[in-house]
This record gives sequence, structure tokens and C-alpha cells, in this order.
Amino acid sequence: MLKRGLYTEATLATVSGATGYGLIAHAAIAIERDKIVYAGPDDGLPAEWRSVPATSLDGRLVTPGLIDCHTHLIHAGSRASEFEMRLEGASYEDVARAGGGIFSTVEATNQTSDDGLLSGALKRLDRMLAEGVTTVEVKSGYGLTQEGELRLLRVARKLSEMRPVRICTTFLGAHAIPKDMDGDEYLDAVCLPALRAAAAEGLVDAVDGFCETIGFSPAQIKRVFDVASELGLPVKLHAEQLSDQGGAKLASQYGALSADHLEYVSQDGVEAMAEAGTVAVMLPGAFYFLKETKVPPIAAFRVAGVPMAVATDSNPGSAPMTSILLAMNMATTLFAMTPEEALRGVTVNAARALGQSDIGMITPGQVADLAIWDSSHPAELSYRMGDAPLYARIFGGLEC
Ligand code: DI6
Ligand code: FE
Repeated sequence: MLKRGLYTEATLATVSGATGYGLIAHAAIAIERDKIVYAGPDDGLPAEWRSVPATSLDGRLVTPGLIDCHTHLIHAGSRASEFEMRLEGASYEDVARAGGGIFSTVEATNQTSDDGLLSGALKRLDRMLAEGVTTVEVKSGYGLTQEGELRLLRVARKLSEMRPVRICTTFLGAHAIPKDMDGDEYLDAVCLPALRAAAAEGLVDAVDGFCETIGFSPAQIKRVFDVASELGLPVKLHAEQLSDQGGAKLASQYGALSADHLEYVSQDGVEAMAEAGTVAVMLPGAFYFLKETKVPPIAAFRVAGVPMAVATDSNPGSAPMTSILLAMNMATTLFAMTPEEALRGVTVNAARALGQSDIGMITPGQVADLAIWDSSHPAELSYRMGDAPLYARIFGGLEC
């Protein structure tokens, strides 16, 4: 028998228009197998669905399943002592240059077994799912050896076998330069061979890098992107998080899916992103946790028509958080995004930042990944500070 599901008396936030929530009150969603086949007013439901048993949602809000499009979910260790150093005045760069920062997580990660990494990541993933998340991007970048990077991506793939969630993997071998090498040596000896091997194993959905004075230069990122292009893989970039390196413009020249962070992006970079259709991924949790004061140019993104996404950046150094709802709250309070923009940022625009066209909206033909909320007002998601009024989560048409 054909698997069918029908929800009625819903308040839909379809996010399917060019702007806004795309609200439809007194609405129905019909699902066949894993796809939405109808989403619209209850009284417009096609005749063949009228005899199908329906679940009334009593006016509850339904959004697309939330998408966390930037995470470093797989890692081990804690950076609590670094946090204390920073509270006493050391900067994120000071800690990194002193050999802490990303390197301390690399060490802890490489000393942890696959099972240990998997169980740590599952704990964080479960907290995300409890907030209505149905898709998570997961980056490598805490191995920094060929085998270490591949291992993280294999663990990432495993997550989607163990939980009802879509995982998009990103190769971030160009995350930090090991102390005993220079950047180009590391690219030649480790990062680029690892990228080729990971791609050959089907472990890579996109390729990322950290373009920064304490990371990789634009010329080095270009080398990574050239290999990605040769392999037919889309790129994205940690750009302009701590300083303006021209990373957003460089990424745009490669037709990047997204440029992420962007506190220090120039107007030139904004325009290049608009032209290339590159999504600006806002990471207000990292902004908050590093006590950054320079806000990304939200108004300039709006004027130029750059789509904005919002993500947690979940990682132990700059954003030890898992709450996409808190990231939405911070995007509104710290970055002055509207609750509409925040919701679009974790749905339709987050899907675009991952190059996924069949999730992120509530329209016929989309995969039925949905979140049902114990509220009828879509601003509720940004308003609560990391609280989750989740009523149910639907993944591929199944409530789970
Ligand atoms: N920027 C970030 O915010 C994360 N990676 C990056 O390149 C933080 C990574 C860390 O500090 O462990
Ligand atoms: Fe990041």
C-alpha cells in the first residue's frame, strides 16, 4: 500500500516566497511516501485526499525541518581552560598562536577512538534533533592528517545510519596548519592528498577552508578550491571572521555555495557574493562567544540581495553550542535580523548553503522534513532563548 500521511488545521510557514514566512492558516499537508504532495488551505485539499484519515494539528505551526548548515560536530576534548584565559584578556588569536585553540582539539580528537567520537557527536546531534533539526552539515578539520580527516568524515556518514537525519559532509582539511609545517607543505603533503582520497571514497559533499592570518592565505585557499573544482565538488569558506582577507570575493569567484562568518567582509565582497549567488552564513554564537564587536553587514546583504542563513557553528573553541533556536535568537538580538530572516536562515537559505534543492520549504515536491511547534506564531522560534516548543518532528514523511 502507498504510504500516505495527512495533517490538517495547521498553520504553515512555507518560506516558499522570495521573502517572509509564507504563512497559510487553516492549512493541510498531504504526504505520499517521503514527499509533500499538497500544502495549502484545508478547503483546497484535492478530492482524493478527503477520505484519508487526518491528524488535526489544532492550529499548530509547521515549518520545514530546521537545517544547521555549519557545524564542527565531530571532535573530542574541552576548551574550558582556554575560555578562562580569554575571559582574562587573551584573544582567540593569542591562544591559537600559543599552540592552543584548534590544535588542542586536534590532539584530543586524534587520541579518541572512532566509537568515542561517534558517541560524543551523537549526544550533540540528539540535542539538535530535539529542536526540530532534520539536516546537519558536519565538517572535518580536527584530524589534520590524511587518515585523521578521512576518519572524521566516515564518522559523519555513520551518524545518518544511526539517527533519522540528513548529514551533509564538508571536507575542512584546510582548518589549521600543523606546527611543524608551513601552509603549502601541509597542503602538498596532507590536505590535498586527503581531499582526493576522501572524494574517491564518496565522503565529501563540499569543500571548506579557514582563510585567515592564523589559518590559510587566499593563495593557499585557491589551491584547495582548484582541486575541489577538478573533483567537481562545490566549495564554501570561513571568510572574514577575524579580518578582511578578501575571502568572500575569492569564494564567489569559485561560485561558492556559501561564505561563512563575514564580520569583516568589505562592500566589494558583498557585491561579489550577490553576483555569484553565494549565501552569507551568519554565526552569531561564535560572534557572542568570542566577544566580537563588529557585526556582519546585514543591511548591505539585504540591499545587495545576498541570501542569509543562520547556523550554530557548533565547535569547542568559538561556539560550544548545539541550539539552532538560540542561534536564531542571537541572529535577531545581536545582528538585528528579523525573525522572518532567522527562520528563512535555518530553512530555505540553509538548504541553499548546502546545495540542497529538495528540502527547506513546504511545497509540493519537497521532501517531507517538517517541524511541528506548540505555538502558532513563527516568531516564537527566535523569541525563546534556546527553548524548544517542539511538538513533533517529521523526517522523510515519518514522525520520529
Ligand atoms: N572558525 C571557527 O569559528 C571554528 N573554525 C574556524 O575556522 C572554530 C574552530 C575552533 O576554535 O576549534
Ligand atoms: Fe566554523
